Amino acid sequence: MIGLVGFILIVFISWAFSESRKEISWSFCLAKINIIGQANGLNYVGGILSRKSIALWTLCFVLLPQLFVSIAYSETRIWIDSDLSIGEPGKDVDDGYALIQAMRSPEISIVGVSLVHGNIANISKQYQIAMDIIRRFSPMTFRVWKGAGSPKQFGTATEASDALSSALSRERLRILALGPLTNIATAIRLNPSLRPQIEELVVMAGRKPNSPVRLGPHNVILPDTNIDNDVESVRFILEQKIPITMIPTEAMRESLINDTILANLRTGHFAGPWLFQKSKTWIRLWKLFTGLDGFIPFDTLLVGYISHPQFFSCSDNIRTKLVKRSDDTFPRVPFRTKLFLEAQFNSTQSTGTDRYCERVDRTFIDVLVSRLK
Ligand SMILES: [Ca+2]
Repeated sequence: MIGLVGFILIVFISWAFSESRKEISWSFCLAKINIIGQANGLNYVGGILSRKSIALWTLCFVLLPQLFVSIAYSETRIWIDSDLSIGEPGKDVDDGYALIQAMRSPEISIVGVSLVHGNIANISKQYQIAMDIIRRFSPMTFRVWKGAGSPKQFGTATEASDALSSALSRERLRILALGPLTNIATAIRLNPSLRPQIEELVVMAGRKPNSPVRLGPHNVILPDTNIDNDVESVRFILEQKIPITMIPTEAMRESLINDTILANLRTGHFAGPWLFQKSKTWIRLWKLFTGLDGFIPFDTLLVGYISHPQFFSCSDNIRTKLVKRSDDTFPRVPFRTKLFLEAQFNSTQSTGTDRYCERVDRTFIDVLVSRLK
């Protein structure tokens, strides 16, 4: 946006002063303002008809304010890695919500979207869903890349890992990992020099040591599926010391989309009616599974973390570790152990580089709905 405004400015100034080398001065703007108050109609018209005057009027009252607004609300450039499955029978809808939310967030500029196994392994199906969402709700301002269809592809180049590497070679990026980390880990394994180009890796995962979150009347402890689905990629990312921000279930437990909110979405004029149709089965499954009144749109919290950081309460300078513990998550299997991604708050005096966001303001859902509706 800033680049576009700057380009227009240069064109206008070049055009206006192609006949004259007169310097631009703020006093010119002030003089023009004065003219509005003092000149009669004929002088006013006569004053703005020259090429130079038109350009400077534009510069003073249209383009400069836009430039200032652009600077004040500069977009954050992000890469989204997603296991998109909205609309697939019995599969999570949250990636679809998050993608549309990101498209609809003026605070965010999407550099690219890569697809990864997780909710569903069929990457071609995920691509179809992504194209459908873009066709319905967004001009094609970014590309979607097909990535790993299983954790076994960690270390094997895909369209997605190549595209992410290419993007990182051009600029530092914040990455939202809405699924397992296979694509991201592969990009860095194959191009280790790009590691410092990841400014922040935001993951929908993690918890405090021995602090499971029990959801709803059924006291369900959800598995950390983005970790469980590719532990080796997580281990590799941790070894790389990439700055990680964890948005855990703990932060999301009060961010619920219930029947009232779905009914509200249904009356919308943007994506609301489509999301309502795609979510009807999912909300029924969540009610049965957790006893809650609705479902948590997990991945939307990661987009919200970028667009509305003021809603998030986070702890900084922590360490992130994979720790083996007794598995307390659903479905419970006696004596089973597994690796958990945990936030280590006070292990030593030395500090880590990671962040753990343990709470999000309840009003987040209102903002989310207003953007999606
Ligand atoms: Ca996801």
